[in-house]
Amino acid sequence: MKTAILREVSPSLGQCELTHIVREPISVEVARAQHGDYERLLVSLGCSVVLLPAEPDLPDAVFVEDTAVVLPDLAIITRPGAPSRRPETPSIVAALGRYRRLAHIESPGTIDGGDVLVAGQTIFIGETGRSNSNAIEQVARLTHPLGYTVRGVHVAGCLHLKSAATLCGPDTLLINPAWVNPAVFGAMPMVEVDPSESPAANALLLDGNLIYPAAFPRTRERLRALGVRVHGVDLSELAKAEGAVTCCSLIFEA
Ligand code: CIR
Repeated sequence: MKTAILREVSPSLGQCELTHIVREPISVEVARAQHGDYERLLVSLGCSVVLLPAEPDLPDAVFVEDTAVVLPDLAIITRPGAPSRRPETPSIVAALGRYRRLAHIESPGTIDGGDVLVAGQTIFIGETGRSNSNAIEQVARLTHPLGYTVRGVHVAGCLHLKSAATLCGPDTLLINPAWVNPAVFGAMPMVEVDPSESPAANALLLDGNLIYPAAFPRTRERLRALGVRVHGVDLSELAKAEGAVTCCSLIFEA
């Protein structure tokens, strides 16, 4: 059975980090309702949800994806690139430690889980304002004994690698080629986002189901045409904090 770690929306979400979008008012109430729908969708798809309490002083703590990289035999606790987000990790250590052996990214490494795309035995890591080469080397050292190959990936125009590319099938990528060079991923089959929907490459694949933002109907049609089972979810309020569907959970086989 899959376990999903989630964290309730912080009352201070409006003070979140923002890099690529302009700040606008965020309704914590609406964000909580949307987050609740997301949680229920995960449960309906067979996940056992561990819901951590909100962190009133940590605006971005709902975006738990950035705090860890969970592999079958190891969880790597990140050192988030934004200093304001580093206090998010101790509660994740406590939650994940029940399920996995833990390793930690040490200073001067910085890395956000949103930059880490695991595709089979290859771990692609975005070289972004959040994730640096020191952390990429640390991940390579930690995962090489487990049979993984790590590849740093240049990303431009968006926050994280997984803003630009995620898996929409076991070995198929959903990608925005304006933000990451498709050639990096070699011969992997790919679906490109509709050009009018730049942020549409973030999808959450769960056992053949794809959790996907309602905000991108054109790209969704492309996914449907592929025969992918798409489940729409409205996370528009969390998108104002630069969040998307993968960032609100850490999902793994317990
Ligand atoms: C941040 O800038 O860190 C948050 N406001 C958004 C993080 C989104 N995380 C993700 O996509 N993995």
